[in-house]
Formats: sequence, structure tokens, C-alpha cells
Amino acid sequence: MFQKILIANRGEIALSIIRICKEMGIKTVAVHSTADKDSLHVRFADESVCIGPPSSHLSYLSIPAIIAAAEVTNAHAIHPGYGFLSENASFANICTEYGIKFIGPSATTINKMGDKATAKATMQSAGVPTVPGSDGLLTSVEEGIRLANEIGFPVLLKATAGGGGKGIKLVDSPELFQQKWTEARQEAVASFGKEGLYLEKYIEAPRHIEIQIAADQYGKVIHLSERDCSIQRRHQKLVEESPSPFMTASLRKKITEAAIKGVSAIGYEGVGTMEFLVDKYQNFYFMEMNTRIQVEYLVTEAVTGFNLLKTQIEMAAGKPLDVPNLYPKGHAIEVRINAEDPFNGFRPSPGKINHMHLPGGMGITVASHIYAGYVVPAHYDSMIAKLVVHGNTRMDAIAKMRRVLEELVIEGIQTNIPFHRALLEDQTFQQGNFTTQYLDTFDFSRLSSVE
Ligand code: MV4
Repeated sequence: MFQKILIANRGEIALSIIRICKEMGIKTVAVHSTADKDSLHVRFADESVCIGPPSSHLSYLSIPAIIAAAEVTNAHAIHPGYGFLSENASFANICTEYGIKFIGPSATTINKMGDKATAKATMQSAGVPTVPGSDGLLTSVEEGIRLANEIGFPVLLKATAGGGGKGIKLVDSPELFQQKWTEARQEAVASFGKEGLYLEKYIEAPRHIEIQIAADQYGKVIHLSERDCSIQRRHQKLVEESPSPFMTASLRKKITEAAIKGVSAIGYEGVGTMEFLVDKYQNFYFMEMNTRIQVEYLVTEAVTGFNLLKTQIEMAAGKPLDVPNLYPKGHAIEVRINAEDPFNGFRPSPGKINHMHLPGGMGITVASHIYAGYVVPAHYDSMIAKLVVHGNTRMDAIAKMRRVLEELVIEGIQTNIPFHRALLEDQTFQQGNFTTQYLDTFDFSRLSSVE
């Protein structure tokens, strides 16, 4: 096992990694920007290194600063968490060159899944269902129009370097194709420095269902069932749950088999997630693969009782997997608490938390780095806490989450707690009858500002 791990991240995930390392008897090194000097991940780690100024580019994304911190502290491995450098192939490569274990898959695998057209083609060859569309990148606008006419409008133009909702254009009719093509290419170059586009049939009002995977270094691959992440606003997940209210035994069998087939085909190592779009007929299509631990991993931990973060570290150290496929027991729901003002278009609301109260009780996990007096910096992601509840049934979990949200107090900054309270009251949510389009028509004026 590793003797010392450097955590190349901040916030709740850095804290959660440090906590599990302590339980495993592994020493920890925190890295931090000057804006995070008073953060809990810095206080709870055995050692800490300041790696730069507040700007992410000069700190949490600075490969030389992080490698230097690992060198001077003699860390044997780096855990990248999620976001930042977690899916950066050249960082994974540089770690290897310096004799540091990158806790994640190989640079080759990260590259292959990071290029969305390549990822799709790879999964298609492996026999995983994909959305009808172009075979790889489009070579001309004419080819795109011909193919779109064949498939039928509307279609989507997707940037191969995109992902997570970035670089996607909806094209409703042939007349608009040329214009959208030009826009999409320009945006792809500006955002990602790569102009490649591919084409897909537009799946209307799908669900976002993802399969959690774990793969050891000896070819054993298991799934840990699904998470439903359909509750999103502008491609930002706000609520995740498992099992999916839409799931059936037959769909779960097919979708998990496909996920395992895809992951096995690429010789994947570590934890990962296969994202699928599921249409109203329960047809499912591979969308993207995430090669990191995800924000919503606690939902899977809650329903399976399996320590995913610990297993990720163990597998990176060469330990074989010793469990079969895992299925949900009961029901778990996670809500993401963001320092955002839901009464003003969810704009960021950084600042000092004057007072707070975190909920407790059975079947409740609070993953958070905040404390009374903590200043939420303006430089990073606005997520400040994750609340996870676990109950016997979905209705039990909803009742528990409503109680938890009643108890939760965060004062001094605006948060999206009022949104979550309104969502948990909503009939459509309670019935589990939602798609990725659900929040597009959600009436945000129903939010109450009264405590
Ligand atoms: C789609 C789609 C419909 N049809 N692809 C958005 C995020 C990126 N990972 C892929 N996305 C979508 N791809 C086809 N062929 C609809 C979406 C989509 C979406 C997907 C998952 C969760 C929320 C979403 C919100 C809008 C659009």
C-alpha cells in the first residue's frame, strides 16, 4: 500500500480523501492555493504545501507546482479527485515519468475517452449501443447534410473535444445546417482548440443514467448499478439518486452488461462511469465515459454499502477486487448545496458563512468542508456541501431529505437550499416522472425565501 498520498484537489473531495487515507493508515499531503490556506483539507492533512495564488490555472491546475510538491514531500501517489487535473492525460503521464502513481487510468485511456468521437467509435466496436449518427468525425458540411437527411432532423452537432454539455448544437432543419456547422466549428476551436465535429440523431427528453464501474489491474470488472442524474440545470447536476425511478430489472441487466463490455474492451483500470442516454422506450445509448471518481459517488456508496473511494486507492496500489457486481439496497438521494443565489439566476454567492447548522441522524451523510467563519472563495466551483440520505424506499428517502433540508442552516451567503426544498415538494419529482428537460420548465418563482 502507498505510504503517502498527495491530494491534488480542494474542498469536500480533498477532505473525504484525507479522511479515508487516515483510516487506511496512509499519510497525506494537502496542496492549496493562498485563497485556501484556512481550509479544512489543509488542517486535516499530515503535511501541506502552498502551490500558488488563488487562480486555478496557477495552483490546482499547475502541473509543475503539484509535481514539485509531491517531490519535496516524497509522496508515492497522487489522488486527483474530480475536476481540475483528474482527466488530464499529460498530467497522468508526467506523474508516471516521475515515478508517482496517478490514481486513475492510464494516459492512453484518458486520451481515448476524452476524445468523444473516439470514445463513441471504441464503444460501438465493443458492441455497446450508441446513438445513430456519423462514424467518427464529419469530413465536410456536405457529408453532414446528407447524413442528417438520412437520419432525420433534428440532429446534434457535437464537438469531439467537448463533453458535459459543452460544444453541442441542435440543428432543426437542413436550411440551418451550414450556419450551425460554422458556429459549432468556430466555438469548438475557441473553447477546445480542436475543430472536429460529429453528428447524432437528437434523442428527445432522455434520462441521464450512468453505471458505476470498478476494474482492478488483473482484468476483473464489476458494476455497482446505476445513478439517475437527470435533474440538471444547464448541464450542472443538482440531484442524483439510486436506484433510478425509471429502472427495471430487464433494463438494468442490459445496461450494466453493456457498461462492463465497454470497460473490459479498453482494458480499463480503476473506478469509472459509463454515461447513457435512456429514451422513453428504455432504449439506451452510450454517451460518454468519465475516467475519475465522480461528485455523486456517495449515492453508490450509500445503496451498496461499498467503500468506493477506499477501493479506488486499493486498486491503484494493486489490490485485486474481491466482490461481485453490487445492487442497490434501499434508496439514496444526494443534493448538491451550492453557494449560488436561486432568486437571481443562480449567480455565485461567495463570502463568509457567519452561522450554520448541519443536519444529522440515521442514514445521513454530509460531505462538506465548510464551517462557521469559513469564507467561500470566489475563484472555484460553487459547491459547498453534498447531502446524502438513505432510506428503505424512495418515499422514505424523500421524507428524510425534506427533514434534512429543514434542519440545514447556512447564513451569510445565498445558497440553493430554497431550490432543493421546492424540488422535494414537487409532484413530478415525487413521482419520479422526470427527464433531463425537467428543470427547463420548472417554476423557480415557487421558491420560498422564508426559513
Ligand atoms: C444528447 C442529447 C440528446 N440526443 N445527445 C448533454 C451533455 C452531454 N454529455 C450530452 N448531452 C446530451 N446529448 C443526443 N444524441 C441530450 C443531451 C442533453 C443532456 C444529457 C444529459 C443530461 C442533461 C442533458 C441536458 C440537455 C441535453
